[in-house]
Amino acid sequence: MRIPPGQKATKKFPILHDGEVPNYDLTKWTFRVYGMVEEEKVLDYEEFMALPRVRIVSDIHCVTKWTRLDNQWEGVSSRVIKDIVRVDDGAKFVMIHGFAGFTANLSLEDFLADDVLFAIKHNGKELTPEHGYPLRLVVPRLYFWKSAKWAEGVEFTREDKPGYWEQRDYHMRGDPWKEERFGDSKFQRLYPEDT
Ligand SMILES: Nc1nc2c(c(=O)[nH]1)N[C@H]1C(S)=C(S)[C@@H](COP(=O)(O)O)O[C@H]1N2
Ligand SMILES: [Mo]
Repeated sequence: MRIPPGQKATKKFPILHDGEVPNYDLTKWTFRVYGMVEEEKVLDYEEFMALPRVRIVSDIHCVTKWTRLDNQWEGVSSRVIKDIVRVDDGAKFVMIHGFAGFTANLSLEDFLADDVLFAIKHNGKELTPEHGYPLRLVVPRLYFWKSAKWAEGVEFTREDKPGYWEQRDYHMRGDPWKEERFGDSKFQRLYPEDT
């Protein structure tokens, strides 16, 4: 069974985010790997694009209840990013940083799962600006809000701090198979219409 509880498959690829779609000047674009590391590293666009790539086919599960099966992503494995620096033993979580201060928190274990990558292409084509060009995270085993678009860095941390959506009542982990949709708030949440 590939459709988690409460989800409905769609062939569409809805666009969902808060805020503006960035219009990057790639000559100024950087990706920063920092936090609990021996020495932080900042890669420019050319350096990032020269990293070894993988292709992974995975499913998207959005907390707004759509699932999109069989997406082919091409990009750089989270493990390659981790190996760019020397991570301290005490680091147990990461914060993904995106354009305009967007953040998404993950355990180090979820971040380093073998199907997690920083995607450059979707189904063979460069990402569109709305879907995260030039770089987005893809974390297939968690709800799609963790898959930060316009990714600009990874921060290794000791503690788990809530990211952008997690501060807005989404679950700290977000496992779709356990329906970890919302946090501990007592308020009943209403879903947007299914797409
Ligand atoms: N930078 C950024 N990334 C983001 C978001 C956002 O608001 N800002 N929203 C998340 C949410 S809630 C979802 S469902 C997915 C949607 O990705 P898509 O527009 O490519 O379908 O992006 C995630 N990544
Ligand atoms: Mo979402």
